[in-house]
Amino acid sequence: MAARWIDPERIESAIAALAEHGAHGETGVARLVYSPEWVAAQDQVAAWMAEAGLRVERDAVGNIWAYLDGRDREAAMVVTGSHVDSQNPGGRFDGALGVIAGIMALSELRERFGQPERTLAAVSLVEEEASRFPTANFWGSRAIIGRIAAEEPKRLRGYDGVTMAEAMRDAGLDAARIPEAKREDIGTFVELHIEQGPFLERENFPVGVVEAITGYRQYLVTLEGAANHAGTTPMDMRRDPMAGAAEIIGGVVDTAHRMGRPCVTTVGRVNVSPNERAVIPRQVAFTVDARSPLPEQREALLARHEALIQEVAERRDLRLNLRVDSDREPVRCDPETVAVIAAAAEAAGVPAMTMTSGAVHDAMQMAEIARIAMIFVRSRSGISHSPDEFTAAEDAAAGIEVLARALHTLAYRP
Ligand code: HGY
Ligand code: MN
Ligand code: MN
Repeated sequence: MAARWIDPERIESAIAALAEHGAHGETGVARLVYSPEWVAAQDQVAAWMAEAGLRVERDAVGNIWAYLDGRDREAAMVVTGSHVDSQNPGGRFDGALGVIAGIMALSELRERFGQPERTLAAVSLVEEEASRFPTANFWGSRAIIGRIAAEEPKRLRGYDGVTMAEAMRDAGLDAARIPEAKREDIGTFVELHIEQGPFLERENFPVGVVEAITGYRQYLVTLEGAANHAGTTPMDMRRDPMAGAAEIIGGVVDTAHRMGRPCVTTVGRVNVSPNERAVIPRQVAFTVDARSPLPEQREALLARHEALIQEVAERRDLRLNLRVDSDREPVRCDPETVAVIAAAAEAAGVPAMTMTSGAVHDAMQMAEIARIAMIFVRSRSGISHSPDEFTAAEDAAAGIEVLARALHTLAYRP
């Protein structure tokens, strides 16, 4: 195999260095948005950007931008990047690899080809995972497209009880200035990310070219009944939210299973109150995350889930609160940019397979204002959102070369 534009060892050491900020166990990362670890990671990223000879800027929400200024300052920018926050705990690669890839790609392009025609930018986005604030999803990219509601920073409260506005203040940012992060100068956004699924490994491709990103909806379901004694209350006299939750959880998972691929449904978080062995609970709250890249299948899946939730709550006489925390229809990548990436892979001698993303990504938000596309890199055993997440440095190097070559096509031709 020909030598890659980027030395895999450099990628490996950058991944390891970034993973020190928020290290969790041997290989995990817990880097929640605006935490001290997160601040340290963004500072590290900014230092790398400056070392690469790029012009560095921090915006009002905390995204960090690195520019390789183009000759034509009026032309819309070509941007690449991903997010620096993690699941709690997650792995070292989710988001982080895309941030590192952006910096390395721009640095390489600068050295090989000098100034581009259009400005190239690498961005380290503040937040994608909603792992600290349950409904913050895509905080950084939403600020860029102007989709953060004015009251959100004060309304959103993290699992730690801190509001978003307070968390931003702790990181030296003023939530009142979020609107200043909005941009209208992005023409194309290309995000490199680990696949997080099993398909590239199974089909034996190091790299994937993403054609579409799944749609999803995330709910918080809260069922309230009557707390009572576990020994003295006859089964037919109970208003038991746990019995309702069990029925709903089993039902939604089964529905997704029966509807078949590519739809998926997950219940990943449950809160029981009072959570005692001998007490019928008063309240059970749980999340439902339902997804499909097929618009009609997503609608059908969501309709079935909602009907089941209502029916069980009514039949069991439980008070129901059904909150939608995040909702996004599937997004198609821009066909021309997808073709540019496929051609870049061919030029780099990197076998690449076209595919759909089952994870959601900042690129979906950017699609509101720009042409978007994504490059995936193989995940070992398809594992992600786990400290066991791993991507080989050689695969990452192949993906970053494809990214750099695609950015070259997009930004250097007149
Ligand atoms: O849930 C997702 O797909 C994303 O990784 N946060
Ligand atoms: Mn991610
Ligand atoms: Mn993720």
